[in-house]
Amino acid sequence: RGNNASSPNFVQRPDTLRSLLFFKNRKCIYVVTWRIPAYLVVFSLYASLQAAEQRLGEERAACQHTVEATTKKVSMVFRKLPGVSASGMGLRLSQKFVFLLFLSGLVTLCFGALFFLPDSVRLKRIFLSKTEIQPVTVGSGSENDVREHLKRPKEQGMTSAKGETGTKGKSLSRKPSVSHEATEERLAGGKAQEDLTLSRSKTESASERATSSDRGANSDTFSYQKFRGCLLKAPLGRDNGKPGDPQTNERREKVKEMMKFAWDNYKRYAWGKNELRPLTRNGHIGNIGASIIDSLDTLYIMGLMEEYNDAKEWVQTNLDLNSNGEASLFEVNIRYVGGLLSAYYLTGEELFKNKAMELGEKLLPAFNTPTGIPRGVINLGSGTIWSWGWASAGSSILAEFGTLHLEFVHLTELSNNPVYTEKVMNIRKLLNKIEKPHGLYPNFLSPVSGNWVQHHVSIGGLGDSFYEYLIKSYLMSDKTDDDAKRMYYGALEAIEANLVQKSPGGLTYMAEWRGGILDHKMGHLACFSGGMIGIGADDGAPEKRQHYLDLAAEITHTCHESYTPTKLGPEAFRFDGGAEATATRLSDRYYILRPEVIESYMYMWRLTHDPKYREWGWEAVEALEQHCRVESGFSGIRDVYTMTVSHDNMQQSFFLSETLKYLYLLFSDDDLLPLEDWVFNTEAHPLPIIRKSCLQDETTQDKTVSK
Ligand code: DMJ
Repeated sequence: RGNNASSPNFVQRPDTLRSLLFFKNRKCIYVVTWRIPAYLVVFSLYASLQAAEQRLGEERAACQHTVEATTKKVSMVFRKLPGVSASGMGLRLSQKFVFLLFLSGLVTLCFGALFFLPDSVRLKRIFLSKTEIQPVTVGSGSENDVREHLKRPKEQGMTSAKGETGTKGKSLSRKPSVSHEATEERLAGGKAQEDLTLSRSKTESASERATSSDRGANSDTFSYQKFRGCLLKAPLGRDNGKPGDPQTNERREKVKEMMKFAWDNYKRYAWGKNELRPLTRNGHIGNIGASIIDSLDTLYIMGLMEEYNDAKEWVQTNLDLNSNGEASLFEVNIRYVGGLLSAYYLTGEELFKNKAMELGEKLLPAFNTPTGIPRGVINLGSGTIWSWGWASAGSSILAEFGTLHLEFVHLTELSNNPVYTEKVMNIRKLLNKIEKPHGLYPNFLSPVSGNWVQHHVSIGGLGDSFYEYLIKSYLMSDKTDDDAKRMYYGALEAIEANLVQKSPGGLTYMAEWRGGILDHKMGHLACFSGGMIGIGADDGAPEKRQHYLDLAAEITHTCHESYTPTKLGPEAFRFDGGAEATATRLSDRYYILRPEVIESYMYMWRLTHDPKYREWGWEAVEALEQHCRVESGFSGIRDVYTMTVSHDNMQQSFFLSETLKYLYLLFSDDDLLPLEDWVFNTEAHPLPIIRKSCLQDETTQDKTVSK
């Protein structure tokens, strides 16, 4: 999760792949925003100088007489002084002055422009020494961290003070003054930093010593057959999850048709691009086929095999992971690593495993910070990392660095390389160590000091999937990861004590917390929490189990209430000033095909089999058909409160990976991807529960592969 479309930084950090993708037009932006205006300023300065010189010429002629007479007089006086020449005091002085003025203006402009230019490769070359732009060596520990520790305060200072994006190059290109905030941050974080450095150097792990060629990766040790033997049930169920009841089956078929329609249009108009723009019938930025990777498992479980094979072939021949692009660590992890891992576990195709591991390795430099808390953005080619410009004081985002655990543990499983697990365990160790206000986890953490940067807590954007990954880590470990369990229930307790509210109308909701003050707003993103609390109910303290299930149902109910009158829900809804689950701001009224409410319906259906969840899901299908289906795909809408909708022209990749998959599962039997065997990552990519003892047992045989 982590993407918060309702944040004021929506444009810079939208939920779509705009954040994930590769701003190759950066140079163009630089030309438009800086170089052209700079040329214009120089040109107009030059033009006004020309005009001034012309005027000067005229005045000069008029004054010539007077000046000549004066000069004569001055010369006569000067001649009387020994050793003094009168020539330097001639008529050209004004011209020289103007010329000098022009030159100094030009120089100032050039330097000014250079200093305030956005990042570009050229600037990096100018300002970064070779070692600084080289990809950092992989490892959770010391050497690089120390280097980063020494140099980051400057960078941090710049980002803190200006509140701007620091690409590494950009930040370092600025004047290296250590700002007040940076110093403070270092001081404040001194202890945490020390502790972490100590603890990491103690464990100087296998990863630290590993090089990229012998990083311990030995994929041969993972046996797909054995993995299948450790599943309790066949992944696709007895009959691919086909429900016995004809009406439900019809509904399921409808969802499958929607998937095919969305896919066919993507294929026709935006193949290889990240997302389809269904109104303009073209692709949305980026050529790394996000919709393809995100769709692989959905196509497979729906039995759309021709489409799945096209997708697989594209991965084989076109997925280019060597791109020098800049990417969000979080988005690449949940969509690409998650999507490829799922595809591998479902199909056994080595191709997907190899691509996932290749990509995983490319993400490792993101952890190369003093604390091991990764920065949000990484250049996959060079390994350069930096923080989001909009993130407070160069901080990392809870929902981003907290949403890596499931995928990284699986990367270790497949590669037999501990480095991935070490990276995410290190994050957890830090989170355990630092003080939490009222037991809550704020959304922004400094990767330099390891301290919270501000006290904003949210179960929606910026915080959400951190909590989700705690309980799912526990479940995915076959309920052996007690640390994750303790953290999850501890966090849930704090959430209940501080954030969970009841509206005057009786609706239960999760407010946001800003340094102790409640903002009575709930984001659409936060609606995943119904499902999350539901799947965690059974493992809570015995006296709390029913309570958690009730809480999950209440939240899901509240989110359903927000779906009106188009039967689609706004980006955020409020419970103040008389509002009850209603978006009171125009800017919160949009719906971008998000899955969270439907996700909770799916889990609540599996947990309770209350038919209302299938009915609510069907309402959503009808609403999607009525308001979001356009001639060439599905589109988000700008206002869920208007029946004559206006479309946003985006078919998000998560619509294919999540929204349609959860709907399909909702109308399927529970044995399609049974929860006893699978957890879904935050992009709805199913990952298998790891049954260590079974996997290590020599005698384990595949019982299900014939399916
Ligand atoms: C998805 O990319 C993921 O679910 C993420 O965790 C949150 N946002 C979108 C869907 O809304």
